[in-house]
Amino acid sequence: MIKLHHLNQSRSMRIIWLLEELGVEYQIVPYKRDSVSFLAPPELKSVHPLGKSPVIEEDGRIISESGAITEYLIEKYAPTELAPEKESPEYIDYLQWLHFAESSAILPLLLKVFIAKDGAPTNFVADYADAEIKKVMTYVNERLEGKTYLVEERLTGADIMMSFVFDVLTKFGLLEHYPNIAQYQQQLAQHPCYQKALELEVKYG
Ligand SMILES: N[C@@H](CCC(=O)N[C@@H](CS)C(=O)NCC(=O)O)C(=O)O
Repeated sequence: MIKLHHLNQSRSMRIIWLLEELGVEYQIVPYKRDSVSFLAPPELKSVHPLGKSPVIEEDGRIISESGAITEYLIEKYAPTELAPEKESPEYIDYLQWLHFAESSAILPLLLKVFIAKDGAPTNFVADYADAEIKKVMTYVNERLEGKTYLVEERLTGADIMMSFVFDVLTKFGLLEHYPNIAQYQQQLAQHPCYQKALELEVKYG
């Protein structure tokens, strides 16, 4: 059975949602963030040297990085249900959006999280983060014009990966500047498996 090492309020929410969509048997091993540092507890380092979440275990394999976990699980359990056909042009689009979530999209948002936590004025980083967020989110907002999903007008791993990015955007109250993203996020939140994942996130939060 797949074991998910889950940290509360983390990217692991993506993987719970995905596992629910796949309908496979899995077990959640919960961990709680430190209330002051907000870091993961040291026990997670015995699962993977970085001590971060999500991490899955299956058949003795340890897989970290939510993008890799998403690609691996979809390829194994739902290669055509939650991804375009490999030979189709949409597959490239799918890969691009799936990886965009943990690269171009998340970086400026993380900078904003850390700047807010630090509380000190910066020389240029705060302006850089704001400008990058605007650039990246305008790009996503334009992509979603007239669309319900990022790729092929159906739910894929790319949507599941991007959902966490929009959760962070929402926490900063920035969603209102991007009406297509706001509508898309509301629509994603209606998926029964997303709601189930949210319930579990609350249970282990
Ligand atoms: N790129 C990794 C990032 C993993 C990551 O940074 N996870 C955060 C939670 S969202 C974490 O475990 N933070 C706790 C810590 O660093 O102690 C992924 O996509 O899985």
